Amino acid sequence: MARQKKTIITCAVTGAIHTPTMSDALPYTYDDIAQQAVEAAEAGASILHLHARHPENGSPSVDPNDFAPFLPRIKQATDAVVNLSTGGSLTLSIQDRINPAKTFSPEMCSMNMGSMNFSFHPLAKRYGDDDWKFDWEKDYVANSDQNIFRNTFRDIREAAETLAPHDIKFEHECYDVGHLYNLKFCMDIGLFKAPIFIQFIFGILGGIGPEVDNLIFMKHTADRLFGDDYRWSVLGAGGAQMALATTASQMGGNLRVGLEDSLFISRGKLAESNAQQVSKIRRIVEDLGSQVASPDEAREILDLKGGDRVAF
Ligand code: KMH
Ligand code: ZN
Repeated sequence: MARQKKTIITCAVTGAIHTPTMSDALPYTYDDIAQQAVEAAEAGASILHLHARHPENGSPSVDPNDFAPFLPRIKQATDAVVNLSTGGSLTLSIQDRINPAKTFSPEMCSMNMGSMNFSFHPLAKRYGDDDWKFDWEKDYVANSDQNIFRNTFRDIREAAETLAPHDIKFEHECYDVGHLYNLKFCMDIGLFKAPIFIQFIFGILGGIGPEVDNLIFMKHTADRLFGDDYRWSVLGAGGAQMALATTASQMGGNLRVGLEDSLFISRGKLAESNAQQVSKIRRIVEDLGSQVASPDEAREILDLKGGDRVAF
């Protein structure tokens, strides 16, 4: 497929993996999510991938009422593309998970392309019983070894068909090579229209590992399956974040950073904010001779409906 001229930076601001104990920088109040999202956009992110949390204790939320307080503020302060998660809970149904996208009709939302183990339980060992800030955190992290992240073909169909009237571009989350074949099947039966946007995800426990060989394998497979019908981005979880993002940009792809995917700015050093991660990868991308895409350039590359057609 043709090499893209500019690199789209997505920033995933808070997610549902990390918990407040793990980093003081992880935003979970409405104010902090709004402020960090706006600052990430100012630093160069043209897409903001957003989850909500309960503001009183930082636990993940898929309740539209927990998105409503920050979405208009982000829209007023930036031109960035808003991308809402439909994977914000590892236990709730697909109907619950797509509610925010159904309610707010964003330009983009995630679409997870297969069922899988999805675990971060090894993180629990880093904290003593008395370290946790909130009651829910320890069990949430330690018990993630029994999570099945459910995204059956029927779930995917239901999400795609329910959201179809909203003309939302999906960020197809592919955690392993089989997910690309699931996506191809769904395209062939008409659930998604080109150009599709694939997020290649590496380093989630339950998915493919964060080696460059795997990125090349995923990319070759996508080239074979989708030809010119797809755009792509890379998300490396944890310590793989910056290196894989850099590699993706050098390969002509797009990239995703943010505290959802990694709490760190360099080896062993916590990031101070989402914007700090965006600034770092932007500097690397530009130092290596590429340019980052503006929100409108991202809209053109991904064929988005436009920021004036959202419902917030
Ligand atoms: N946390 C990422 C590895 C979603 O929000 O739908 C995947 C993700 C899923 O962002
Ligand atoms: Zn997410």
